[in-house]
Amino acid sequence: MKKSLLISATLATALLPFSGCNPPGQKSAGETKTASAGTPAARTYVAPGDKDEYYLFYSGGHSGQVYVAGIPSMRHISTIPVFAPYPATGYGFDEESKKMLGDYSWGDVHHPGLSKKDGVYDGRFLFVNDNANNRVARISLSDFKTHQILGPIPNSSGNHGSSFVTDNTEYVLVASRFSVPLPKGRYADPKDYEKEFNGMLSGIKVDPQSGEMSVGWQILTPPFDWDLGSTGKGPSEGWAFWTSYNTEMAHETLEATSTQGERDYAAVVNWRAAEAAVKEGKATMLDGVPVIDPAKVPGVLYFMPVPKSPHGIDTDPSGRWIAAGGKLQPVASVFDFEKIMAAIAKKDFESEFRGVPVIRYESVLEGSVPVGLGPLHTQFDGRGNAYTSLYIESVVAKWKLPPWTAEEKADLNKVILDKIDVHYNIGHLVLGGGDTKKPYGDYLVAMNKLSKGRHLSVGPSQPESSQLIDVTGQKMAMLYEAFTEPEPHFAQIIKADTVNAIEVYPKADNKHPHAVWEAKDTGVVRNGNKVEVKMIAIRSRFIPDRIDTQEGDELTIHITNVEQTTDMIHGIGIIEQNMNVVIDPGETKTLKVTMTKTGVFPFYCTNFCSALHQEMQGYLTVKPAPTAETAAK
Ligand code: K7E
Ligand code: CUA
Repeated sequence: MKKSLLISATLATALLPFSGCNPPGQKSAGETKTASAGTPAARTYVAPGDKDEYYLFYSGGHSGQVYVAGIPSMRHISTIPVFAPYPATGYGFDEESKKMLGDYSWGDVHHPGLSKKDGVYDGRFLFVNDNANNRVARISLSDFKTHQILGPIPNSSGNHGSSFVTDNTEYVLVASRFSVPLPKGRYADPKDYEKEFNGMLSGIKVDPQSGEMSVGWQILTPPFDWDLGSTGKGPSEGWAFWTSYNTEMAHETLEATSTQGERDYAAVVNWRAAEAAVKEGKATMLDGVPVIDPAKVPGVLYFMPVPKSPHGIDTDPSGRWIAAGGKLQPVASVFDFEKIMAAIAKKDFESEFRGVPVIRYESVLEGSVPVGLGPLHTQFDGRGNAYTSLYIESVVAKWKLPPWTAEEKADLNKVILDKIDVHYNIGHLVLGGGDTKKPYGDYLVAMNKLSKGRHLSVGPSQPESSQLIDVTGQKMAMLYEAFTEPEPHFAQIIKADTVNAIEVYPKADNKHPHAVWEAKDTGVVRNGNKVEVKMIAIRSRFIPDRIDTQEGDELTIHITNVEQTTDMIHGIGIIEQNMNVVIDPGETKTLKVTMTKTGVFPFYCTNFCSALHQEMQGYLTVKPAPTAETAAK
């Protein structure tokens, strides 16, 4: 790769918030309110009692959670705890969710990915990545709860480039952001980065019935820092793409050294070939996972040059056009998948790197669309238009996908159709179904990194801003602005009627081995120092409502909410025991506490459930353990 020291310094400075060409000071606060005042309000208004048309699932970044809002109202509806405890739903307190969280109390969710069938959302699952602790989680859209956390994924560090779901949810595809010495746990000096460190691309297999995830296979890569990816569709179905922002293989002062190359690489992965290679025994086991060395298994991995520290790489609904945002270059690079296939067939390679062919850039580039400064991510409306977020400019640019006319090709400025200001420094943007074969094509949400001064002051830690934009017309129209806690990255929008959420857990489906439904089946059983309670919660009491223990006892409570009425939720909070579990109608949860303190510890229902909710309480007593003296009496 050619190296240029010239561009990096200036553009890297420009990447700092507000130093770009559209400083927020130049936009008056009232600017977005002027155009057709009243109309946007009417279009986003969802009257009390009415429901939104779409769900918006947006990642909560390092809060570790996923937020659910409605579109077009942008009202926050609920929070789905995934990688961090959440007392509001008792997540992380009961044994089942504690086990899922394992040793970690946080995660960093960037990219939610909905499950698909034939390339469109099927409304079953939402997969999310954890950039921090190398995990992937599966949320069921039947109860909007986290059902599985897989990981830390072996041989992979920094799970940023996920969760990209294949057309029929065969896989959730995952890439390592960081390279480390492998297998994990091995020490090597970062000075020997090029030689000792490796990156990894992984196929997380999804069981078609249960959705259960397992690590299917991995592809070993040079120590490039893989960034964002997308799966192919239509003609490119079976393929996946990821950008790298560090094909320079810098291991220190990345800001300067990893931005030197004129071009980095994208990984072009034939995941069906990877799957076949593993079946044919062409992989080597490493930390329990079949790992493919692409130098030894041709046809699985190719590198494709992409200009200038790229970030997002997105496949359009037709599956033919692949748009990459080069952060340090004011263009979106558009690649033609047909040409990529032709180049691979003809072995039209410009070089190879560690045994992996590098596709000839000029052969596959369709054009460089001058979208503006700091292009990051691209989404599609299904009508032949693309929308690219411009971080530095604080703008969304709408442009026309190929095929282009000769006139347009001669001057690609002509394919830029519209630009709209967003506030400020946009990261991802999301269009309904924008990563599927059939986008809805009406709403776009701009997920901005900064909200500086656009809300009531809440002190120095300010929320992020999300802006709802109507994309049905020639010109984009700003409709609404909502705020959220730090820090959303990507999101998914799905039609509400594609999702079939349950309202209660049917009693018949409760498989918990210690569930009880009637007072006569409840009780307290002591076995040595183990005290096991089967309890029911019902308006407005706990049965039993007295539990007697002794210091040092291990107390286990299996509590069943026997209600079968919508929204009739009970919780059990035990005073000064750091214990709080919430049980939905028809649900059973298990909680464990070791009795380290003596005394009387009232417990109470935490969810306001009836007029006599306050009366829903009981006592946990803990007697001092017998001493030699008391035991003798
Ligand atoms: Cu652009 Cu992690 Cu997808 Cu954030 S990433 S913006
Ligand atoms: Cu049960 Cu409040």
